[in-house]
Amino acid sequence: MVRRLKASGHENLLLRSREELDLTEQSQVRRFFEAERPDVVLMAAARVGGIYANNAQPAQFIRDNLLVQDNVIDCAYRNGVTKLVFLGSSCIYPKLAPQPIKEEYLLTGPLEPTNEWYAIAKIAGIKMCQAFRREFGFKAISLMPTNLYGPGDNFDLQSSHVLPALIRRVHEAKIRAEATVTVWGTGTPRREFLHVDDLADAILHLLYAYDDEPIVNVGWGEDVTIRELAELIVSVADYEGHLIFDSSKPDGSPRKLLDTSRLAGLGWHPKISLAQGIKSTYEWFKTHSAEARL
Ligand code: GFB
Repeated sequence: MVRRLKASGHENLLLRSREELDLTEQSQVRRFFEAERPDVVLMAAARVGGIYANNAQPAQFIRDNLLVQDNVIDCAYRNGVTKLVFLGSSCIYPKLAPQPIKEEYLLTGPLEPTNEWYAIAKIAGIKMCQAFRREFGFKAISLMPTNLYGPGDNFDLQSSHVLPALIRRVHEAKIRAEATVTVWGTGTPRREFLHVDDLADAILHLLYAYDDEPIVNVGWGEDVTIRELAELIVSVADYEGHLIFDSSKPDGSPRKLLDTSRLAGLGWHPKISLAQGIKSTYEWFKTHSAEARL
C-alpha cells in the first residue's frame, strides 16, 4: 500500500509499526486517533498466517484480530474518519461453497475447520463495518482478497502461506543440491493467488470508486492445484529435484476461487499474472534474504 500510495503522489501517510503502536491495546489506539485524527484508514493490520499457524494458534488468531479491528474501527468512527477500508480473506466463505464464490455465499455453510477462528473474527469485522454504516452512517467498506503473495512476505516455513514456503523450500533444496522437496498435503487442493501490488491497486481504486455496505471480492479469476503451483516454482527456480507430497499434512479447503464480477463492474482488473508474480517474488527473495521474514 505504501509503495502504491507514494507512486500516486500520496505523501501525507501516517504509518506505525507494531512496536510503535500495539493495536490490540485500546488505550494506545485511542490516544493515537485523538492525537493524529487521520482522514482515511486503510486496515492491513491483522494476525495472519498459513494453514499450520491458523490451526495451531486458534486463540491468538481470534483474539488478536477481534481486538485490532474492534479498536481501530471504533476509534476511527469516534474521531471523524471519513472512510475506512477493512480487509478480510476468502476463507470467510463456507468450506464447500459453490465455485466461483459469490459474496452472497457468506454465512451459508460450515467453515474450513483449520481457519474457522480467523474467519469468525473477520466475519465479525465485516458485520461491525456494516453495523457502523447502518447506525452511524460510517463509511466503511470491506474487501475480501484471495490468497496473496509478493515481496515482503513471511517466508517462515511453519507460519507462512504456501507460495512463499515453496519458494524458500525449492531455493534452499537447489543451493544444497537436495534431491527432493516436500510439499504439504496431497497437492490436489486448488488455490487462486493475487500479487500484493494488484491488491494495493484495487484498494486505492475502491477507496474512491466504492462506498456501500456489501463486501467485495478481490481476486485474479483463475486458480491452480498446489501441485501445479509447486511445479511452476520448480521451473522458475530451475530446480532439478523431485516433489514429494506429505499427505499427513492437512489440505484445508478443496477450492477457494472468488467470483470477481462485482469488482469488474466497479472498473478494476488485476494485471500481474501468477508466472510473472512468482518470477519477481523469487528474485526479490534471492536479493532480500537479509530483510525477508524467515
Ligand atoms: O497457503 P496455505 O497455508 O493456506 O495452504 P490456505 C494452501 C495449501 O497449500 C494447503 C498446501 O493445501 C496446504 O496444505 N501446502 C503445501 C502448504 N505445502 C505447503 C507449505 O509448505 N506451507 C503451507 N502453508 N501450505 C489459509 C487460511 O488457508 O489461507 C488463512 O488458513 C487465510 O486464514 C489464507 O485465509 C489466505 O489457503 O489453505
